[in-house]
Amino acid sequence: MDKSVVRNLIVDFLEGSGCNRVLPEIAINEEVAGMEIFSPPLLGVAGAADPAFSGLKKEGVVGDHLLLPEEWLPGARSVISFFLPFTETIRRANRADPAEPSPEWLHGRIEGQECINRLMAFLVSRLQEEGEKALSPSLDCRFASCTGENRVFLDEEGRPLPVSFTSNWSERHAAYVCGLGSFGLSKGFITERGIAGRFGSVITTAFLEPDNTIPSSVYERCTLCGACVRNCPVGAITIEGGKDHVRCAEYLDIMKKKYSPRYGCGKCQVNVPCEWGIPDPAEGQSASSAVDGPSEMRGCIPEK
Ligand code: B12
Ligand code: SF4
Ligand code: SF4
Repeated sequence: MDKSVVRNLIVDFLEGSGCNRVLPEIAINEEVAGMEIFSPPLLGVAGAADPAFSGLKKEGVVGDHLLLPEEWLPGARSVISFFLPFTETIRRANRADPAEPSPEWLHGRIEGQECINRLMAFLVSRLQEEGEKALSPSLDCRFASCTGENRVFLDEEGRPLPVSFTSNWSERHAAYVCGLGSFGLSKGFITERGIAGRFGSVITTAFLEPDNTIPSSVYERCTLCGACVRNCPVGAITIEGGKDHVRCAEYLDIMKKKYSPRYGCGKCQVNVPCEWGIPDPAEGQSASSAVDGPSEMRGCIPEK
């Protein structure tokens, strides 16, 4: 199987499975009934043994709790990461209200992720039909994530590791190694189709030709323009300090109380120069300089 076959499988699945549209019976309102959630995918492939994966185990990157492709699936040869950009309908709706998630965005967050889960299971089963082993870490029973206080990632003596807001398979870090782009100040991941969308991945014993070019810096595509800073309704992002996960997560909890069973926000992913593509460094504001960013980003700011 090669990458173009996987891409066609994804496109056909999105068109034919029905899950890429909001079913009228669960739609929040009539306007969103039948709405399309995702646009066509962007894909990247890395070799499962790419040393960049083991680099993610370093403290401060993800950490030792991250499982490598070989740990998820012994004999793994390839990792496929995909990005599904939200449709213009979802983005436009979320641009309209500067504070709260639109019904369209809420569906994108919840039903969009359900669609990605079904898509990953479908890709796994297609690879298995070809006699290969495959799995999606996000669907595996070993997958774990934590927000706030860590109670799931333990050291050898059973004590909680000093980590938070993390997981043992970060889709953005997988996308980074698979060459799909770089991180931004908002901590969202900027692909050539922008930042507003969601990721998924599959690990397999099948050999797919790797096509990953890893950026020379972690924040290569972010211009530090500050648009996400201005958009965040709770001031969770600053040029000097980067992104405050606690503030963001607390706001998402408030949105969950209001819109349960759905939630979301994503104001840092719309109405920003990186919404639809790689932002133009010339659009960076005067604050954009290598000395003004958070310390972890210094030296990573593109030339104006
Ligand atoms: C925990 C979590 C959260 C937490 C914390 C977010 C975070 N950045 O980790 C909370 C609850 C706050 C959250 C919020 C949201 N989330 Co969330 N979340 C996750 C989850 C489940 C795990 C994230 C994780 O593992 N983080 C690991 C840590 C280590 O990441 P990090 O600290 O950001 O990593 C930094 C370091 O590694 C550092 N670094 C330092 N040195 C080096 C060296 C190298 C080589 C590298 C690579 C990096 C590096 O750079 C990174 C960026 O600063 C993922 C799903 C998944 N399995 O991946 C979704 C995910 C990250 N969330 C997502 C989304 C969309 C959201 C929301 C917009 C909610 C919504 N839908 O409305 C908000 C806002 C996100 C934002 N501004 O970042 C998407 C991201 C899409 C995108 N374009 O980036 C994901 C990938 C889900 C998905 N399936 O698509 N989320
Ligand atoms: S809005 Fe500007 S500062 Fe924020 S992540 Fe995008 S490019 Fe970077
Ligand atoms: S950082 Fe969190 S609270 Fe702020 S705009 Fe992004 S998703 Fe919303």
